[in-house]
Amino acid sequence: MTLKKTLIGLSLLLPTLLVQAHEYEAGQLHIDHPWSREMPPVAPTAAAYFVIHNKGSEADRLLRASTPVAGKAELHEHVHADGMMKMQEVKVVTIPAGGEVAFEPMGYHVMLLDVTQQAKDGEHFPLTLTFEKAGEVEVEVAVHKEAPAGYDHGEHHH
Ligand SMILES: [Cu+2]
Repeated sequence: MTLKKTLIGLSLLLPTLLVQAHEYEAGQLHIDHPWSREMPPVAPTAAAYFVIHNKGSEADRLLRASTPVAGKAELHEHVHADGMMKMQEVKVVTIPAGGEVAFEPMGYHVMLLDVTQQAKDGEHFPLTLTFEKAGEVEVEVAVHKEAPAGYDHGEHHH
């Protein structure tokens, strides 16, 4: 009786904990809170953001990304060129040993192109990240109207 109660309690609790924590471990990598900003339903593109920590003693490299909700996913960065901010594709993103790389507005991001159906605030979609050493990691990208706390500092530049 007690055990059954405990199990029911756990199964109710677990999904909540997973959603709140919303982080992923892959080998030496730790991926924090993947999220995307809600876009208008007809928008052809969206962007996904997260922070990757590398707890290992060797660098790893993010090679590519893919998701069933978009025809194509590219790794992008923002660069200053002739006084303008523009984004361009990068082939790989290196996660230094003992370091971290933030994918955030106005920085690195996973660009989703040919989005078939835009997710709404509160929804989420799967994203597969492929690393050279850690391999393939599937994460859930949470869709928000506003950037989560700590992600908004890049947006005052324009
Ligand atoms: Cu982009």
